[in-house]
Amino acid sequence: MSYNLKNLGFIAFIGFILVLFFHAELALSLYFDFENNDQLKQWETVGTWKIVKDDDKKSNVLSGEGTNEVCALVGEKDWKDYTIEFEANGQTDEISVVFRGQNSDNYLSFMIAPSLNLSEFFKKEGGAFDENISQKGDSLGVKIQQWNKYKVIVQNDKATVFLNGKEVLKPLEIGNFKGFEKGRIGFRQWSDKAYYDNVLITGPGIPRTLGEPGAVKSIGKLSITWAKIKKINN
Ligand SMILES: [Ca+2]
Ligand SMILES: [Ca+2]
Repeated sequence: MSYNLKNLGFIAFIGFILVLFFHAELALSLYFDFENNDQLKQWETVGTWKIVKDDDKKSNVLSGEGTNEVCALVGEKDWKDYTIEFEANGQTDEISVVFRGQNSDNYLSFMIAPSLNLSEFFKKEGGAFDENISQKGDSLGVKIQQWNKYKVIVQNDKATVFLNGKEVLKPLEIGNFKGFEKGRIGFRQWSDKAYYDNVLITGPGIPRTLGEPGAVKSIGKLSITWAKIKKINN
């Protein structure tokens, strides 16, 4: 009898661990709708970044602006492959998404600057920009003060960009870029103001957080949840 009780206790314990694990694996995805000010705490920022109400979209959004370069990074330096989905609106000109970033001086990026009729990938390494790492394109139909949907798939030695569901430019070959094998995700502009919203980051090893579209409704506690998960994972 006592043996059975012990077994029962052990089974309950394993069940408890499984529930914890299950919760951590299924309940979370890195998603920001910026409807709660706490979500900004996840981001490491250079320049002025805040959550503002966009009257056009009727939604709270992430706003970045500054006189030189402004940058907001999220995630971990050891994340390798991921898909970043987001909406962006260049309030004064360019929008630009960062991937495989270590900090605001070392990252890869894709940008669109309507005023220059330009879209391109570029690299910032040790604070120096290299804009000649791939074929350039025009503004791809993107206008200033217009919301568009983007998706960037970063996988192994390639980065592919989709604009409103359509693949644009040639994928960036990143296999030869030393120091850019892994890195964080983010946004940046140079001397411009831009809005971003509904940022969803998915990929192996990336914690899944409450609020993934279609999964769980509330993401009010997102920052707390991710902090907890980071503790569990570490
Ligand atoms: Ca929003
Ligand atoms: Ca600019």
